[in-house]
Amino acid sequence: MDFSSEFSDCIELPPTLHVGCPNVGDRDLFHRLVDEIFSSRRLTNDGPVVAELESKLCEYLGVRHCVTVCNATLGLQLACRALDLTGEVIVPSFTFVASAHALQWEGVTPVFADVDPIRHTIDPDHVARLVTSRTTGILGVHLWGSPCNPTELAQLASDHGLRLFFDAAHAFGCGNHGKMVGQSGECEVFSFHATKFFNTFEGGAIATNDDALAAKIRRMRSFGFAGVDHVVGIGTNAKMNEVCGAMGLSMFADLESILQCNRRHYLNYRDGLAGIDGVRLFSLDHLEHCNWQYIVVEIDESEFGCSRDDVMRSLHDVGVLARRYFYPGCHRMEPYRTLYRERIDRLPVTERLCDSVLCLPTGSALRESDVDRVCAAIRSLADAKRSVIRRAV
Ligand code: T4K
Repeated sequence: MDFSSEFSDCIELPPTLHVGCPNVGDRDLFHRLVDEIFSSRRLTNDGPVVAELESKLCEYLGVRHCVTVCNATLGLQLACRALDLTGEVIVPSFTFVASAHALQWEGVTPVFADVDPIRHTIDPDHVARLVTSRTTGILGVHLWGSPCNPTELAQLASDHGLRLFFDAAHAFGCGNHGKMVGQSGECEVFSFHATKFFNTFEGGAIATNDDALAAKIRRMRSFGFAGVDHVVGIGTNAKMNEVCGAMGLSMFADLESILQCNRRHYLNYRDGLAGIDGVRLFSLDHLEHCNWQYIVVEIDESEFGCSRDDVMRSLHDVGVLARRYFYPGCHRMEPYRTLYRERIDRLPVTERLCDSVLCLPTGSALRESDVDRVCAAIRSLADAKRSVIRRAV
């Protein structure tokens, strides 16, 4: 179905708006730091800029250790190895495929759990049913910055002797029940990819309060070195370089204004989409701390009058590059759907969300008027659908 003519009749075409358009921090600070990096000729390998970033991250998250990495996918792999995971690890299917790939890459079988329909995070009841004698861990994902229920998961982990860690890729700056994300489980892995609330171009960090685990991850991050010429085990190269560290420090300098901008966009979306039948905004209202980096709507086809994919195509036609994250769900992607065909159950909530969720543009590159335009586009499509239905009856 092509609704582009319906749109172009009612609204002016906006400039292209992307989901994932990066937030940029304090550029003057960034340039100054990069100049210093060039002058010092210390470009990577535990330089002073990354060391300063790590200590700021610890302070902000309220944790003892933050080990920066070159991206969260490698961070998850390091965590998986450092926690000695083998056999099976239970992970939600409704997540970016990196959560599952990191496990599979490390030779661990991802066992896919369904998610809670309201919070979109791993369903502890389903996790309990998936535990077998081969299960060694649970990897929760704080999707859209909405924290998993750490208490229920910690209880399950303790009941079954499992390791518990979190993919916190979306959740830097989020927290609930008096706890910032970063403080739960044995470790939590953040992504600082360009599309994230806090970005270092590419990057990430593993937060933990466990001294031994932090030291082990630090060694593994740098080829297994425990000192000069002293290798104590297998390692890889997952270090963050100094320029990425400089980007992190410049993000810290503007964090509050980016946060407030995201918050305004979230509130404007909430107002702008209110009352449109069949559009439900994923609520972040219950969180004590939030980065509001993801604007997520669920489209109910029967109420709205057309499918999520039709809405997405219509938005694309008017330059709004909405994304259907995380379609079709890891369990329906390769290699998982073939490898684990025999044992993958239907995941009804995940499958419904994969067919109904749409992410809308936000971030500090957007103006308030851009948000208004996205909402107007969705509203006018809803009106157009309603009038077609009215004419048909
Ligand atoms: N766990 C979870 C739950 C995750 O969501 C992710 C990553 C990870 C783990 C792994 O973290 P990292 O290893 O990446 O640190 C993007 C990101 O590449 C990925 O980091 C992110 N999640 C995922 C949700 O989104 P794609 O395939 O959607 O990327 P792409 O290139 O299509 O870009 C997304 C949008 O952002 C586009 O509309 C263009 C826009 N964009 C992107 C970049 C890079 C820009 O405007 N400027 C840019 O510089 O995966």
